[in-house]
Amino acid sequence: MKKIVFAVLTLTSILLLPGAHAETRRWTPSIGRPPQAGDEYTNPVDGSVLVFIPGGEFTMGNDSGEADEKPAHKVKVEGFWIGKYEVTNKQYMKFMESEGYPDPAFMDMPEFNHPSQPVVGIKFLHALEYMKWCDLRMPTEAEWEFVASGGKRLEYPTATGKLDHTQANYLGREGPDTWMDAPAPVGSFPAGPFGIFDLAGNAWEWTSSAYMPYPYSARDGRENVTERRFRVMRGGSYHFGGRYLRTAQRHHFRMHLRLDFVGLRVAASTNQLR
Ligand SMILES: [Ca+2]
Repeated sequence: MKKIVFAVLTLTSILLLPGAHAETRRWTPSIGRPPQAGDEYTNPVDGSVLVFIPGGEFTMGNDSGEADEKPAHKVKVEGFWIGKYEVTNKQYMKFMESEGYPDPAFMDMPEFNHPSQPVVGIKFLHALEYMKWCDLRMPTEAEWEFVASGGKRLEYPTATGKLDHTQANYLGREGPDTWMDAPAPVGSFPAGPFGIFDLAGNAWEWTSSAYMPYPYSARDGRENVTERRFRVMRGGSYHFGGRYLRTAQRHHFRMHLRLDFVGLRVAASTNQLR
């Protein structure tokens, strides 16, 4: 009996390993066809794995949510790439070594500096420099929510669309989520919509969008990343309650703040990968 349990647990562990999907299709610009849904691309500079998300129209916001989530409205996004995982300390260290960039806040603390944990303590301006270094960008708030809603208006961006401590890292005290004081290594919980990990919880993620009222428009100045504005973060984090992990929930911070629960995720436009 013990052997059977061990075998099942081992198989489960293998199936849950990040990137253990048998059907993964690698895409490179030289492949000779446009990217398709689910294609994966590995950025040669920072090693980020990006997944292609076909564009479409979706309902952004939530009329039953908080005031800044209203009104729910239709937004169209073009096809784009998004990071399969949050950017890790290991990746950020490479950026620091390459560019002579200073350490993120908290990098000297053992609970925050494991190579496979998401980097935290990143200013928005640091995130911009990171993206410039690796020829990528942050997702817009609309792109982030498009992925998080999974095309089905999921309430939470988890594998099930529901939230519990088997699905995400948020104020965890038991079971798979005991990470109340620090982010878990990326990919520690089941993949969410489109096979993307840790959209719900773990590290909060900077988006490129300024915090402005809805309806969202990429052409009204909110995507001018050099302008000094509050910037939107999405997804909640290890140190916050479940309501912050909702798909439509918007949070915002000043661009120069370095907080131990804020990290980043990469994205790219279709014509950006060469
Ligand atoms: Ca996250």
